[in-house]
Amino acid sequence: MNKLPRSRADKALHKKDILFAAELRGIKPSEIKTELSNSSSIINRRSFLIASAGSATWLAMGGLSRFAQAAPASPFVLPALPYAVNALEPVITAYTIGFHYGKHHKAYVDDLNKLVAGTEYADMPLEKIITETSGKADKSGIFNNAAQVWNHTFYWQGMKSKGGGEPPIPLKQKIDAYFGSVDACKKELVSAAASQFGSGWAWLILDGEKLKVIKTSNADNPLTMGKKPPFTIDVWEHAYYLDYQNLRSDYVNAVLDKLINWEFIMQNAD
Ligand code: MN3
Repeated sequence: MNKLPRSRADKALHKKDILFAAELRGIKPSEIKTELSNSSSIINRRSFLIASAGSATWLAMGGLSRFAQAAPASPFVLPALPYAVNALEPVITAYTIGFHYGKHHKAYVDDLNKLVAGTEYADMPLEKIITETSGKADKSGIFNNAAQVWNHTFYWQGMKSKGGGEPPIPLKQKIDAYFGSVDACKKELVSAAASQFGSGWAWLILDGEKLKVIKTSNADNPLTMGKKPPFTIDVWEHAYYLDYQNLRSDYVNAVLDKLINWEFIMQNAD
């Protein structure tokens, strides 16, 4: 991984953003400061406990698709990260996630709530807002924010601490059947991610029974094509630039090798 050395000012900012991201997860600022000054590991344990509670709730609700369908309409809420803010380090730093989850993802949720207030979309589930507003020029603001809320919530689930490695056998067999090998599938994902011009997403999608790799621009997602995605990777610059600068493929390769959550993908690949 190529990283620029961090200056003292960068480190201070880094700490500030960890605090900010932790605060979003329900930890009081006074508590965070005390924990950090006492021991840097306490915040990890505290965050881990919160993350574990979030994961349990998530699983109890049956994963993303059922969660999204069952979710109440607005006001939409920023879902908890399924792991601690620093759980994906060193591949994706807490610094990046502090901005990406705590500022970008949160802003999409906040802006969506403002845009749908008092409209016919206020009482719609998120997935229905996406399909109803897709392709309508006068609804692009609502579409972009709704799709970005969905895309990011889904993106976080596709990764985990100490992910990567080999997929479970049933998923491996399915990937082998459509791509020839897991490596070939990963190469297609890297190629889609690298060749997406500007902001967007690379996806593994189910097209009928078949697994395919596609890419989309900006907020667009496979739900608008009536397709279900088992996995996505965010290739907007905000997803990787703080950690990888211009090296988008290095970020994608590292996620696929070290963070990909094959179990989650398998749950969504049937
Ligand atoms: Mn993003």
